[in-house]
Amino acid sequence: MPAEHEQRTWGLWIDGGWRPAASGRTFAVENPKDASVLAEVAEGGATDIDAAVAAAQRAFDGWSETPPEARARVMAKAAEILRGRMDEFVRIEVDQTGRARRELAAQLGRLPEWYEYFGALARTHEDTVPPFNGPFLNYTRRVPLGVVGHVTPWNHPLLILTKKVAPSLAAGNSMVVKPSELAPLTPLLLGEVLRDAGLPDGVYNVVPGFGADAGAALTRHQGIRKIDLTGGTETGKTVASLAGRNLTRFAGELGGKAAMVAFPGVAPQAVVNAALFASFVATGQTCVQGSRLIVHRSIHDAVVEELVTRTRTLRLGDPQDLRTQVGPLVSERQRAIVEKYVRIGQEEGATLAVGGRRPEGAAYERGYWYLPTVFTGVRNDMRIAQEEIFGPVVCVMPFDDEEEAIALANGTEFGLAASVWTEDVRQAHRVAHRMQAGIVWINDHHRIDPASPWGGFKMSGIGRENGIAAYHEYTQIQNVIVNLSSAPFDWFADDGAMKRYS
Ligand code: TXE
Repeated sequence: MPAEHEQRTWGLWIDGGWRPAASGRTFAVENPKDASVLAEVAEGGATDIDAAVAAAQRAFDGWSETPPEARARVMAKAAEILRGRMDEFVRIEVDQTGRARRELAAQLGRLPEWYEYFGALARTHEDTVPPFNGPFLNYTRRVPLGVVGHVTPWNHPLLILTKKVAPSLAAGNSMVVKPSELAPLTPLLLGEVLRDAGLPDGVYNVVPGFGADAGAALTRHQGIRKIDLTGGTETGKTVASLAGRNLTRFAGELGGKAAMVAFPGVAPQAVVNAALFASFVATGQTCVQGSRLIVHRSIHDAVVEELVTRTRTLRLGDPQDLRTQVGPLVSERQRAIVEKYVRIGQEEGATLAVGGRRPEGAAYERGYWYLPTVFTGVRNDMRIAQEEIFGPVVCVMPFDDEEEAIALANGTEFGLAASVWTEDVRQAHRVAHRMQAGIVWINDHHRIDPASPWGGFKMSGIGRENGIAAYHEYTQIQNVIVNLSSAPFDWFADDGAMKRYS
């Protein structure tokens, strides 16, 4: 049988298999490079969410009681199968996001490691045995939460999902995923990988559909123990408040406005190498995008000159072509947001140094193309420096001393990531420690690993992905106290004192 995506109509993935939506409706997924329809996908709604949650509830007991080493074996097998199907996953991920193949081949190539890392964590994590006075053994167990819900975006569809799925599985949870309506294909296809790895039916379910419908139904569902969202900050507030009504746990990896801070002594070329990547990878559509380049005045002009020149040379083109460096934006809506902010930046008095328009040429007429854009002369109180644009736009700002650089970097409501560029090791750590950001890179940007905690301060979110922190966040603690004494259980002592609680 041809793979589902070759048939161009994809179902929901529930209880270990494909099925249509209860409503029978489908929606179109586009290829952003030319706005052609890539696939029709079943449009899930509240009824389908109910079915998926019920399947996950049925599967929970079996999976949560599966010993950690057996869970780890399934996860290792999933990693192996994913490696074997990598070309297919990369091709589909490129088609549905428009992101350059060179980026996604590198990104998806690492995802099997998440299953291996979290599988190993499930095997090795120990129950703690804190000291306790008297003849007692006191220990804690980490037990899974139950059925968890993942609401995921379109910019890194499989990476972001993997960051949530791997620790959920390792800890013994079952799950329902509501992927982005713009890029649901690889999350759906992952169902086949996990099934073939031996994951019991119903542990992993995917209901594609729209945020206000399937997403809200999942968020409100009383059978869900935790909702983990990656999306915009406004969506985060809505989802967190809906979840709060049921006291459902919430984790959110939300918006960002990451600063790259470059101190004197760093070669302008090194700053520009990094900025081209940090600002334009994923066509700027990432939550840790280096959207504010804060550069010491002594190197500012040299950095700007080289940045502008090299931004002009970035190769746009067919995202499936390995030579392509920058693909289109994901949707007409996302391009309209970028165009709006470029207008705002000009009205605010920033200087448009390069880009600021759509590329010309037949290849770019359809699809959601936009040129990499650099604004100089930006003040931190401008909207382009404060609000998440989520596109290929970088704002360059000069500074004179370390205090000013720190104030500029921290001067936003967001706090996801920052990078510090310096040759001075003391300055590197001193400044890193003062960054109000959950992730700080020194002489690097946007490096990610399954072992490194990932998440935001301030309005960038709640909770952590990756690392032991993520594993813990998919568990709840059960405390077990064992009375080792064989003395009679006496509630009242002879002298009448109440001793039981002492
Ligand atoms: O994201 P949404 P959108 C930011 C970025 C972007 C903006 C809007 O600034 O311009 O958000 O992008 C689901 N109940 N980020 O509209 O809406 C939705 O269906 C339940 C940053 O694409 O936040 C999708 O699955 N679910 C971000 C997911 O939430 C709801 C990545 C994210 O979509 C819902 C993406 C609701 N009421 C955008 N409304 C990052 N942190 O990387 C929406 N959804």
